[in-house]
Amino acid sequence: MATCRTCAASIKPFMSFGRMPIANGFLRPEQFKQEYFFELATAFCEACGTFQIVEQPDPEKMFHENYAFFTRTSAHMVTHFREYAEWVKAHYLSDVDPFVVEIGSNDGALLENFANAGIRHLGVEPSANVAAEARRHGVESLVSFFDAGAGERIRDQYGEADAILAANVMCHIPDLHGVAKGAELLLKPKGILVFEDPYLGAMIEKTSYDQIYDEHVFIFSLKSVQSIFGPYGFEVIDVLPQATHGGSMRYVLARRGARPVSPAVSQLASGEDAQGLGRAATYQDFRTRCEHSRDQLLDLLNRLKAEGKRVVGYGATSKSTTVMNYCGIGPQHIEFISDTTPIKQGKYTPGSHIPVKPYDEFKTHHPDYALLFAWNHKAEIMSKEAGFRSGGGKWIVFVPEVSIIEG
Ligand code: DWN
Repeated sequence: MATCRTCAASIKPFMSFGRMPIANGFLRPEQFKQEYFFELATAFCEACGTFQIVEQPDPEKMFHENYAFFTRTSAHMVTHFREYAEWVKAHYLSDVDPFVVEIGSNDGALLENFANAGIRHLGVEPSANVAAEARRHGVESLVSFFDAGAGERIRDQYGEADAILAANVMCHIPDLHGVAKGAELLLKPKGILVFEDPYLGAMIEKTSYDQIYDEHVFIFSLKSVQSIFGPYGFEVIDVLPQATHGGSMRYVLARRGARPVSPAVSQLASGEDAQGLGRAATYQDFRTRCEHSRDQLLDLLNRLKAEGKRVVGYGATSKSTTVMNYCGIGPQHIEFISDTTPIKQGKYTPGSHIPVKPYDEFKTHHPDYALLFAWNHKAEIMSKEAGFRSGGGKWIVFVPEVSIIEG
């Protein structure tokens, strides 16, 4: 019997997505034979309400000097982070000479907005290659995971922080107790801890099971965030739904009693009860919908193949690793995947071994169908690719349902 990563209660997987490789483990043919796999099974802890994967590969296997995801590949996300920074500055940075820390600062897309305003900041990022990119944008970056030791060292060297921020990072960290202790040590008495991550309620509603992969050890709800950080003296003082990554939630935490609590917190708690996020039956139903989505997508790709259509993938996302490996999609279905990230190009997708090609390949050889793996960037991509559709190309989407976007 497995135990919950946050409260240690017994948990039982409610489903398995099968044998999975590292989601961002893009590889060359000579590496196929040594490829690492683990079982991607999910569980919901009825004691503390935390949705989690049961087995997670060592963090060093996922976050290293060849990490393949760069935040700046989406212009929309760069704008989102500028607005996130403006919101923090306007609401929470009133002290003289504030100090802002970001956990998992990637290529500096969020922190550069503080750097450009002359605000003291520090990015803590375990993947050296993306941290180097952040430095090129003027963002001070420390190559490290964030835990209690890091929190203490940063405080001793730079002083207490006004704000600790994270975006699409907290759900990657298996030892959240270490993060909570680190925040407890580093934050000023009225300091805030803010993070946003894909929201469990949105994933359940949209059957966006591709949010589940090795890096995403948790998919949070408000209840789980309260259970995890409460014992360290923090309370959630605000929640702000975000449209990013297919439906995310921004959580604002402060030391208990240090700041007023927004009514949005109890409203979201009621919404989670109404959605049944605390009930095991909700996850059984999610499982059934995942299986249905898998069967439909595979049937569609098999049919298009039989009709001799050219199908390519758009966006070699981490999420697509779950989709392809769970559904059994391979080079027999998809000719290549177009992606703008140089480090992914010329390599093959994890497990499914489909070639990843530069965007020019898509542009110059429009296929009959493009499978939109980067569905969370749909608006940005649809406006960029209006020519594909007007030329007769069709999009295949699978969230919230498998369908074809015609004409
Ligand atoms: O949490 C995470 C999120 C924030 O980013 C990480 N675990 C890793 C990563 O997940 P992802 O790879 O699923 O993220 P995206 O943002 O959905 O990835 C988009 C991919 O599509 C990138 O490889 C870039 C590519 N892309 C493209 O080729 N053309 C993206 C856009 C917008 C485009 O126009």
